[in-house]
Amino acid sequence: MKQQLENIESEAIKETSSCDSIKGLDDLRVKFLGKKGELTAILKQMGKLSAEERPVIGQLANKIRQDIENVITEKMNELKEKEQAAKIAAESIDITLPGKPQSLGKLHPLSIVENEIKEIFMGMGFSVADGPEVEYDYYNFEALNLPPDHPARDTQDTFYITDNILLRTQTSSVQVHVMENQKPPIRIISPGRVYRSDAVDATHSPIFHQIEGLVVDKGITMADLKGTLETLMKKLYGDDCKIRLRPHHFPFTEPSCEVDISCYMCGGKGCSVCKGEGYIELLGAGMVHPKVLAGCGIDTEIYSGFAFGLGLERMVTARYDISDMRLLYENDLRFLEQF
Ligand code: 2U9
Repeated sequence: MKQQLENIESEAIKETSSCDSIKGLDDLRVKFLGKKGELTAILKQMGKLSAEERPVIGQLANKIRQDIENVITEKMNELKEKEQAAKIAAESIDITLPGKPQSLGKLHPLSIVENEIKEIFMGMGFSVADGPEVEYDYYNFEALNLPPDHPARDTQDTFYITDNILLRTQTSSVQVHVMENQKPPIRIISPGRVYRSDAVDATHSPIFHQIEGLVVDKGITMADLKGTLETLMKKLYGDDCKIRLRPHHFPFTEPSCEVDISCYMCGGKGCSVCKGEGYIELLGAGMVHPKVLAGCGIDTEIYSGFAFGLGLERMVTARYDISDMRLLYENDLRFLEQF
C-alpha cells in the first residue's frame, strides 16, 4: 500500500507539472484527491491493515494528500499568473498614440447673426424681450391695428389653433405684452421664431426668425429711427454702408418705410447681387401708430415711438451671399462648417 501511495504521488506530480490549463488542473485535483479519486480509493482499503501499519500508512497518506494539494495549488497559481500576464499584454494600450480628434460644434449662421445684432442693440441700451410663440389673435393682430377682416391679415397666412389662438406671425406680439406691463421709456428688441402658412422656396419658409425693435419715450422721432438703424447697419456691414428709407405702408406704424442698405458687393454702383439697383431691401420700420400705443395704455400726447422688423434669414443670406434660404435649415455640415 505504501508503494501504491508513492506511485500515486509521483504520478500526480508528473501529470501536474506537464499540465498547462486551469481546467486540466481541476480535473487532476478530482482524479487524485476527489471523493472517487485514486487516493480515496486506497484509503478505503485501510481497514485491511494491521493495527501497527494503520497509523504509519495513515500518516503517509495525509502527507501525500498534502503534497499533491501543494503541487496542484502551486501550479494553479503559476497558470493564473501566466493567464493574467497574457490578458494584460493583450489589453495593453499604447499611451503614446495620438488621441481621437473630437470635432467641436459651432454656432449656426442664424445664431451668429442674431447674437451680433443683439450685442449691437444692447450696446445702444436695448434689452431683449421674449414671449410666447402660441399667441392670442389679439396680441398678434388686433392690438397691432389689424382688426378682424383687415386685408393685411391675408398677407400673413396664419396657422390657427382655435378661432382666437394662433402661432404668432410676428414678434410684435411680445412688444404689445411689454407695453401693457411696462411704462415708457421702453427700448427693447424681440428676436424669435414666427410662423406663416407659406410654401417653401428659396426665399420663403413657414417657420422663420424675426428681430423686431421698439422704442417708446418722450420726443421720439423718425430721426431716432434712422440713426438707430444706420448704427446697426454700419456695425453689421461696415462704415461705408449707407441706408435709404422708402415710404411704405404697415397698419401698425404711421408713417412707415422700407429700409434698404447700399449694396455690400458693389457699394451702390449696381451689380448682380443688388440686381443693378445699388441698394438691397432689408427691413421695414416706422413710427408706432398712435392707435397701437393708446391700445396699450400709453398716452400719445406725451409719448411717441418707433418700431422696426427684420427677417433674420434675410439678414443672414444677404450677409453671407447665400442664394437659397433652405440651406439654413437642411443641417448639411458641408454648408454649416463654412461659418
Ligand atoms: C409694435 C408696433 C409696431 C414692427 C415692424 C415691420 C415694420 C416689418 C417685416 C420685416 C420682414 C416682417 O419678417 S418680415 O416679413 N416687418 O416690415 N415690422 S414695423 O412694428 C411694430 C412692432 C411692434 C408694438
